[in-house]
Amino acid sequence: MNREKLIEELRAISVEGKDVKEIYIEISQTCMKYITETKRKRTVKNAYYFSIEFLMGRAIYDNLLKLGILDDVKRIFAKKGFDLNSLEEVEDAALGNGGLGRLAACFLDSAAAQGYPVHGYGIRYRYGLFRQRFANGEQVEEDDDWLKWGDPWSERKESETRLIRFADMPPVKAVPYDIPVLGKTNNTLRLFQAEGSAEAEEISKYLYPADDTEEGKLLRIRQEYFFTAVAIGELIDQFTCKNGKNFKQFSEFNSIQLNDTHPVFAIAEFIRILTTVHGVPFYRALNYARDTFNYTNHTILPEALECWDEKLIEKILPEIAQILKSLHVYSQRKWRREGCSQEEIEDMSLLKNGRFSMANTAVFVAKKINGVAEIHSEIIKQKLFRTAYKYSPDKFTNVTNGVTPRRWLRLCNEELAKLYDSNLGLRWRFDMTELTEINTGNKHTIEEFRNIKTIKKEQLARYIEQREGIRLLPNAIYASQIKRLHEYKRQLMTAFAILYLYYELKDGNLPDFTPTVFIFGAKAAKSYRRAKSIIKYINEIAELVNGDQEVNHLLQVVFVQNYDVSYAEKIIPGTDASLQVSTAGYEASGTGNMKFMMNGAVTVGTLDGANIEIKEAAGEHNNYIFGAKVEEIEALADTYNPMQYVEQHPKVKRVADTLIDGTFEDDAGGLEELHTALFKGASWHKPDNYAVLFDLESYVDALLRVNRDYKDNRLFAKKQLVNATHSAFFSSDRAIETYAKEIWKIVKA
Ligand code: 26Q
Repeated sequence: MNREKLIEELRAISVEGKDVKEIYIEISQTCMKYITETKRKRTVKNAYYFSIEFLMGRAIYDNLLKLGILDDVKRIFAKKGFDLNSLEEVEDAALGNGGLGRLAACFLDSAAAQGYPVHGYGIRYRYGLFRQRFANGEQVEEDDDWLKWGDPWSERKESETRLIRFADMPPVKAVPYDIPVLGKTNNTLRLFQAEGSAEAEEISKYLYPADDTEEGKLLRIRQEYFFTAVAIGELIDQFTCKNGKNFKQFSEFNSIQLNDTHPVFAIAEFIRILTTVHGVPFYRALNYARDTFNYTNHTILPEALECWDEKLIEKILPEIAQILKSLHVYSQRKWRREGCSQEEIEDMSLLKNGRFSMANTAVFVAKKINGVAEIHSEIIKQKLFRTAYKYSPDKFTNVTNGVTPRRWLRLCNEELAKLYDSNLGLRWRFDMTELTEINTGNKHTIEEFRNIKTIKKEQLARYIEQREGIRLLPNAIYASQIKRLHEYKRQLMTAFAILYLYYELKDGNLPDFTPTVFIFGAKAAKSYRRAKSIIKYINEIAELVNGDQEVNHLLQVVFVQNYDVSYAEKIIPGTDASLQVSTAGYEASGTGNMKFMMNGAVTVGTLDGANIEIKEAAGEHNNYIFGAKVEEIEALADTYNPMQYVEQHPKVKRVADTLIDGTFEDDAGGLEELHTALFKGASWHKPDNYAVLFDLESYVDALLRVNRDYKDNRLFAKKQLVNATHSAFFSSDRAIETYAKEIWKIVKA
């Protein structure tokens, strides 16, 4: 790339009479002219990341950073009277729900940054994750029309369109859109758009349509098959062009990572093409698949483990159903031969009660299977896939997640990055382990860090005031819980903790309380009623607390609307305490926890997911660990009765009672339903299934420890700084390096 010429061309852009969108498109398109994909060497192995979600966020600042021209462009446009920060109006590309989709984005970033040939395959949804606003404290969803900003960072490749066939409709066109991923090598994220008819367009219209109706399920299956089938078709054609039908070599040039089970149809499609188009015998095709595919598990929640009705798949993909069945029969025979018991065979079965288990299929075929944090990988070995682990222990491995330090440090916290530069020079940018060389005992450094934290908190306060019209308390502890709304993540427990503190303050039991602001950001799935009730409840609590003259100088609650990647980039650097309070055993890893750590927040968290590794890296005394451990949670199943528990813990009872005692308006009965779920159980859940009441007092205690420690400003800032400087392990550069070496066996370009 010719940097000078690019800058010259950017300098020539006139802003006169143009709106933000026009300027955005012009800058982006100009850059795109100078970006070329690093030529793919067909002689080396490439890896492909198959994911039904890519939560990329805003591209412009990130790309300018990677082109090495961000500061120049800021300066050039400032001179023209255009503040580059205005581009913050540009909405995120939100083609993902949460953790799994954002991880995919961080991984592509880290692969390119280090020069690994890794490319993404996914779906170009017409509408991304819904936009959220609150009306009377309740979530309202609106279509995310992200294309209204144009899509200057992708290139439509019409000529590479392929056809995908379903039995019950005319062939669907899959049109690729290529998005460059910049770094040491420029890789590609290729997203497919479904075209050809109104019916075809439905396939790529929405991210995750409801899957609780027959129609919804069919659409979901179509999405999964749609993008994986095009990708597999492409990869096989590219391979045969070069190597003919010597498929034994396929895995010498290609490794495929299945991001959870959503792309598992890729396995069946691969075998289908090899057997039916190229005449490869089934068992050989299976062996080639085994050398090619790897599977990452991201969740152990039973309701999130995909099982598809055999009948449904037969209806729209009869050949694929046939192959999945053959895999089932083949696996049964193999296990019997190997002497597995009937019970074990049942446990690993690919077809159960007329439904295909996508996870068991992935486990049976994949070469490597990984969890996303140490504890999670242990849980999948000991529980979820214990039988498969017993027979094939070598297949299983762990790769703890990571997050990209480009977006989650340099871009969102350039002040902290500059502090590192001035202490260490630029080396840390390529090797974050260098950060441990910063002397965290040095008074001056701690003071500098504290100033930066203050600046980031002020910036955040301004931003929230502008977006939500709420003025945050200055000089307060900022404690944030930002993540998808789910019962296991226990936003409800934070709500209870706030009310607990509120009543303690009212009763005069907390004389030295440091003012604290609780910041929430979360979207609840459209059809997840209980999650929506929790949003409503927190908004009710916010109204009560923020409106109470007696305490509102000490306690404040803000639930921001439409939490997304760009909002996270503001909240994370401006946070003192990161709330990571999932029920032990449920959060596979968490990645928000890592972003907070990297920006110098202490973790108030349970021993779950990557919190455990964060605590180990930064030291237990620099974090606030509380709550029941996995074994203790498991033991509760037999002994714990919430009704009895609250009788012995009256302060817990008092806050739980607010769900039903008229403290808050509950016209729709959502709060009462939460109460029922806690004390009587609901659907397949036992009472207080996520131990919200059980862990509450230990949570409040942890929050009060933060509250006390914060009084010694310097000591607290030091804890935060130690977290930040020990976060190298949680860079996705490390995670990608591990995938590259241990799973994909690829080398840097
Ligand atoms: C399941 C069945 C039918 C339709 C959809 C689904 C479905 C959809 C989304 C199942 C799972 C997901 C998303 C899971 C996810 O985001 N998991 C998160 O992955 C992160 C990256 O590894 C982890 O850090 C989080 O702990 C984990 O919750």
